[in-house]
Amino acid sequence: MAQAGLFISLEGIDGAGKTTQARRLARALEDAGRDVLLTREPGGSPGAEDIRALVLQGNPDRWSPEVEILLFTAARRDHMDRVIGPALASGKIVICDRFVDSTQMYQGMSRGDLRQLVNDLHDLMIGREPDMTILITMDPCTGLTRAKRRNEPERRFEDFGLTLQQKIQAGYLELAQAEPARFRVIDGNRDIDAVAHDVLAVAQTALP
Ligand code: T5A
Repeated sequence: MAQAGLFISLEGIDGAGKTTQARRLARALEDAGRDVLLTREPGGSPGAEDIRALVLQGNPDRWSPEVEILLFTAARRDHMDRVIGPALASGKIVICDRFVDSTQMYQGMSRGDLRQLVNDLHDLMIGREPDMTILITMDPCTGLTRAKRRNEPERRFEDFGLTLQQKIQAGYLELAQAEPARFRVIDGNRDIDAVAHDVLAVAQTALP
């Protein structure tokens, strides 16, 4: 697959402000004349959006972590094949609200350690990392309160509770330390404009 564009993912715990910041970043880059595709996971293509409903709705114990890994990876493959890959090949800047690091954290760490399985399946079926991953850190209590304010049925992972959010926040920071060339860490515990300023500044360092 040709990879002429730039692939940026945003990561963080539930309610960290990723969606808000992904939108702000996309708008700022478009205003600067860049060709941008804003997308999200799970979802981003019609087939992957169907899988999103399967994985995000219902009881927390609806799926085993192994089945979740397969479902999230299947959704990601469709998203890559139909949306992200073609956009990168045509030179676009792709901004993706969550990508494989979310699977590493939520499926790889929530119920035992399955991180190697996530990696192996990713290598086999996806084989592409973002060029830059912006990790927005957030106080887990604040993040969970914000996420729970959403009156939506998509709350399976919020329903795992605060302990999981704390574990995932720590896991993300470990990932960022292990891959400093790809990750940029931004403190999300500030007002939206201050966070957006820093997100744009780090993204600009990666622009072609
Ligand atoms: N998941 C996902 C997996 O388990 N495995 C995977 O492989 C993938 C890809 C849904 C769930 O799926 C799981 C993880 C998730 O639990 P999602 O749709 O991205 O993924 O869900 P959330 O992360 O829960 O999305 P949220 O919308 O709750 O969080 P965001 O995007 O981090 O936060 P955002 O921007 O929507 O903001 C939430 C609220 O806070 C306000 C916003 O206005 C909004 O009301 N806000 C701020 N308020 C004050 N100050 C700031 N700086 C603020 N920033 C935002």
